[in-house]
Amino acid sequence: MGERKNQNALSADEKQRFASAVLALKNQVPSRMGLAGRYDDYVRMHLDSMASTATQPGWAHMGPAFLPWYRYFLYSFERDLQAINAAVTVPYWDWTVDSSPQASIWDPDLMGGNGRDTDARVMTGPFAFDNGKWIITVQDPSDASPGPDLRRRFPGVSALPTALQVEAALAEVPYYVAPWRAFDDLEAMQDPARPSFCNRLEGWYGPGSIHNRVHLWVGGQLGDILGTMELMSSPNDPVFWLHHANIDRLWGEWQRRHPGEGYHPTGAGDEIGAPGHNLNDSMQLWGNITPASVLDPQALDYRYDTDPPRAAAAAAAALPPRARRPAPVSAAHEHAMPAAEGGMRMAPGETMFRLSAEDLAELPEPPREAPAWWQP
Ligand SMILES: [Cu+2]
Repeated sequence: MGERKNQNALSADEKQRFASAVLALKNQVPSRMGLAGRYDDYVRMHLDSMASTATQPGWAHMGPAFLPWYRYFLYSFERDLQAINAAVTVPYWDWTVDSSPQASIWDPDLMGGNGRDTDARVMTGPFAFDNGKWIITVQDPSDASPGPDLRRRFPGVSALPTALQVEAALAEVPYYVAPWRAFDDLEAMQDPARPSFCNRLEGWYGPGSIHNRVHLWVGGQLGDILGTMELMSSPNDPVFWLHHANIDRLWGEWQRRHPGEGYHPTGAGDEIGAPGHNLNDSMQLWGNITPASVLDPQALDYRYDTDPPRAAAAAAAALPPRARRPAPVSAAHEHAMPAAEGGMRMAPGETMFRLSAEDLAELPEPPREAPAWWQP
């Protein structure tokens, strides 16, 4: 069973193995979608997931499938890395602890640092454009200043989510409520679905704007240049995976704390959400993967270093292999959605990630330029 570790606890070897596997996935493993490399398939899948109308959430965001969609997305990505090096797992970034622009995650041996003053280009680490191994090819069509380079301009908002905000989100029940999407009015982004854990963790209501805020903090903005993490092509910044691993870890924590709280909508009775968002729906782009099939991380054969040991884990390990629940197979998951079918409607340069109304009202944000205390 693969163990996902806190990035701040990785050895030098583990950091190097992870970065090397990511670079190999980008540059050496062939794409299955006609792109430059296998890594780019994930950027493309993420873009495709944004297909949306004014009345329905996309496949992966602004709806209940947010957490299961990303659980499988991470799982599939990790399996691809493990095909390169079986010892690799995706580390997680606990941004409530490693919350400073000087944290070691930004050192040259892992994610590399902030972007430079002139154009937000990341200049250090394995993914720095000038090293020649990280050329961005799948672009966000709404990006006003597309470029081949990884860009960051943190801190793009005043602070990362705090431990208190995360604790408050972990106390939130149920999983989701009607109308089974982030907002009653998705287009106007009004009347968020509350109270509900998934919507709060994604960041559409409640103090913290948790998942969204991290994208905004890392990406930042410089004139009309948006940092990579603010774009619909945000998996182009490898820190995306470390962020989403932490989100997935927190979902597991919530599942343990609330054993009586199941996934909603069930798809039965009056619990009918958008296609792909009900308990037993196929999640786009993966025909055979449903939210129900990824509820138990143990069935996917991974754990986090913060998970308590589970008696059930030992019992399952004692069974003969064929009696274990099979991990879902990522068979036909590469049917790309034609870009012409649409996507989130955004003005050029506008980010898909927003702070919640509570954060905007209670915590006025500073101007989007870096504050004076931050000297790259
Ligand atoms: Cu995200």
